[in-house]
Amino acid sequence: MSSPAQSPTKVFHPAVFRVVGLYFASLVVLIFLTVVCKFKLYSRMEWFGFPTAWGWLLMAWFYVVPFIFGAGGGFLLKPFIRNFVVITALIFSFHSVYTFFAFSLRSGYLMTLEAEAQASRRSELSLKSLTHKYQDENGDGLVDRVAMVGHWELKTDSPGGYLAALYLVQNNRLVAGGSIGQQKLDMEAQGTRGFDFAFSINPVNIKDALSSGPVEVHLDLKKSIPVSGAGKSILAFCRWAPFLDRTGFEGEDPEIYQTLLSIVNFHRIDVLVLDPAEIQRDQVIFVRYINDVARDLDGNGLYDELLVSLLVDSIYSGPIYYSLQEESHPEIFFQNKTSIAKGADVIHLVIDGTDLKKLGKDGPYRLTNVNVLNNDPYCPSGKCDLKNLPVFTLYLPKYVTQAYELNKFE
Ligand SMILES: [Ca+2]
Ligand SMILES: [Ca+2]
Repeated sequence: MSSPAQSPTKVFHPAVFRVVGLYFASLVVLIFLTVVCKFKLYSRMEWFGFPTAWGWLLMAWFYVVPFIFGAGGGFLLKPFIRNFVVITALIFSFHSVYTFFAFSLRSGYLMTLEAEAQASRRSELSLKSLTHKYQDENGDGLVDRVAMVGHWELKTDSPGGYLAALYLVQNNRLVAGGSIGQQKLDMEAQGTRGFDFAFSINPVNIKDALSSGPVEVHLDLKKSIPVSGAGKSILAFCRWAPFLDRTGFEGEDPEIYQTLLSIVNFHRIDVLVLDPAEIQRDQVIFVRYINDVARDLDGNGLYDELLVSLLVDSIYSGPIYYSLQEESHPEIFFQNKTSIAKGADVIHLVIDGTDLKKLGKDGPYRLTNVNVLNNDPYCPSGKCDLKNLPVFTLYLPKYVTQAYELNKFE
């Protein structure tokens, strides 16, 4: 090597190739480590106690380390500048070639995606039928469910997974809670295929919209264009290209990961009109507690019962069962039965004096866990036969009575 016949025309030391080889060997080891560890490139990890990320390490290897190898090579091989330039230029040339190769592959893949998108956009969806029904499931005359059934047909040259969705719009704005439903239309081959659909929504969720007028039903068709296995490999390949925007370890690529392609929107394919007063409401709505009194029924000067009155607004009429507790004695349940009428009605919750005495203390009594049911909660046979429909339970707020002396009760 150190022959005196060394040619003066030789502008750099032949060992620069070894230095470049060493650089790429170190890069390959680094890449191998990132693959083996399966970390996301930009997720943080601990490395000998220091937080780091493969992505940053790779960036350093792509852009900074070549200069270190160049400097080291130049220093060892002399002359410094010439060998430094040759080593770094060689490294960056290889990087450029790799990047160009990866970029070409990626562009080719993007073109196939674009071709599929073009073909998908030519798909035609036709709505063959659509009807809606306002259903009263508990038989109280109020609508519990809006059911929507129909049939649509998709004609396409581009097989794959399509997604048809129905949603509600009012005054050109999406209605909150107005997603009716979506159906996956799997087209395994080119051609035309029909699909039945059945969706339902709870009108309570869109009560606000319905109270300000008609609500339009819209339909849109999208196609899901997932990244194929080959596509993922290409994107993974692009990860190691220094002059391309980095893709994630899983092959996420911002340009490609947007895989739901919008194909067509149908506006106002149906209109829902429903008087909010016809929408299901609670059977009984608590309005307020009125008062509490102690009553002497037989005129012997001692109270027989404590009576708490409350105002409700009801669309149910029939028997009701209630139970309650006093806060300091949760083991004691007071329960009884009464009835309720439709409209604004006053309910009296009655606690028998002998039951009240079990508390062993004077009032005020702090009444809690006040529940009202319309079916007897105790089933002798263990199996309840619900006689009163629709079934409901009403939970009332706490209530504090006046101060009573327990010895005034009998
Ligand atoms: Ca109903
Ligand atoms: Ca009495």
